[in-house]
Amino acid sequence: MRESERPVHESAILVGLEREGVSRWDVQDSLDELRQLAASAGATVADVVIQKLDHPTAPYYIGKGKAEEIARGGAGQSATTLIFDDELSPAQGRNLENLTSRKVLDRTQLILDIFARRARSREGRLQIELAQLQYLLPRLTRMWTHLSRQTGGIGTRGPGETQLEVDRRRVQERIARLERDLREVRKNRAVQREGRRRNHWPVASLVGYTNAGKSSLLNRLTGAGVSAEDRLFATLDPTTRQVVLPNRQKLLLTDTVGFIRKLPHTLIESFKATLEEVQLADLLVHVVDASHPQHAEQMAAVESTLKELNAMGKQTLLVFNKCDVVPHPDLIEGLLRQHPGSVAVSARTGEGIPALLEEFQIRLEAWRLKMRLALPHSESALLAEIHRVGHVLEVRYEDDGRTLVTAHIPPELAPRLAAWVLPPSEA
Ligand SMILES: Nc1nc2c(ncn2[C@@H]2O[C@H](COP(=O)(O)OP(=O)(O)OP(=O)(O)O)[C@@H](O)[C@H]2O)c(=O)[nH]1
Ligand SMILES: [Mg+2]
Repeated sequence: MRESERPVHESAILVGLEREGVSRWDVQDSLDELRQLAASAGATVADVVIQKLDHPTAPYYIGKGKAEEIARGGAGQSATTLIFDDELSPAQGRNLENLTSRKVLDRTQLILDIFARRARSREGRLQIELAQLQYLLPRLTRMWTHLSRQTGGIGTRGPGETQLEVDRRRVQERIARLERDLREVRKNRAVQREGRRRNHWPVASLVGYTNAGKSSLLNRLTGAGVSAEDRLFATLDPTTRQVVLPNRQKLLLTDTVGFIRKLPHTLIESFKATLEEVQLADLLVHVVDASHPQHAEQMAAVESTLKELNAMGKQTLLVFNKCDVVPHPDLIEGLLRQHPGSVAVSARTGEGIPALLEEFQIRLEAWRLKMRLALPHSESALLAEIHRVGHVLEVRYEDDGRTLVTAHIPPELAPRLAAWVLPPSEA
């Protein structure tokens, strides 16, 4: 076992809010997932506390009475740590630590911690450190009160505001440094990607909830040998492999980091480069664990993350995975009926894979629609859309202000481009 993966063995109380408009059922699901996250981070769960409250309170997130109750002890008396199911504000974290004399973590920190343990590549490590520092920066004062408690006593002066300022500057400098290093690493990735684009092969990106079976599917389709494990966030670094379809058409398939409900914003921000693979894909392959009781909520979470990545509206192929272990075959039938054009597979047994390959062929057939366009200046939004949902092969800026674009266009977009198609004499 690597040093960084050695379990920490902390005992934790999980805390969640049952808010207005959120059912107890949803809170329970979210806390079940938090329990899994805690386990991945090496903590055992001593107790779970749910409070019914319309809104989180500004000072404690939960109500003051509830916070005091936890401070007094109870079922989870032995617990050393409190883990909250939402991101806490710096003030909430500080107040809760002071009141309960326990270590206070939130869902964001837990996810960041797991990412930090899993990161292997240089880019992955840089990105996660950046996300952690960005989380830390507004919370530095709290870390300092922590320290002064440990070292404080008669005659020892707590670290003053000046020391805090020094530290804040150091963190900011480190952030700037990481951003610089990341830009360098990303240049290399851009070169690789450019090489792939020149081949004019369509690129598909596997997206989906963590643990849905994306890496297993990549392995099944390409023999990639990517690590697939029954734990959250097994994959952090993207892997791209070539798939040759039965009609001999080639396709590049990329596997990348999975999504989760309440994925921390700092994480999305700092992993944007890795997730660029998703933004630039010609086709999204949304892998769903059909055997999971919350697959519908997981699908919704993936969609909202895609929106945040500005990757909505892309051609998407829905793949219902793990069909070997769904409780009822009816379930799969219902899902396929509900989502026309979707496919059910098992990455484990290989069931449904021929149908998936066929669906790839059908989807890519449309990609043979190659258009040459001359866009006027005023259509820059349309050009951006072509970049987002199409596959641009060539762009040329003419002296007369027009932009000449050669691109594979998804069929849905074609009608809106009809007015700008280049006449054959110019093509
Ligand atoms: N029964 C069954 N299990 C599967 C199937 N596909 C994947 N699994 C299991 O599900 C777990 C997660 O699979 P991964 O391929 O690592 O999932 P992932 O989507 O890449 O997960 P992250 O990298 O964490 O986002 C592993 O234990 C796999 O063995 C399947 O079709 N059937
Ligand atoms: Mg994976």
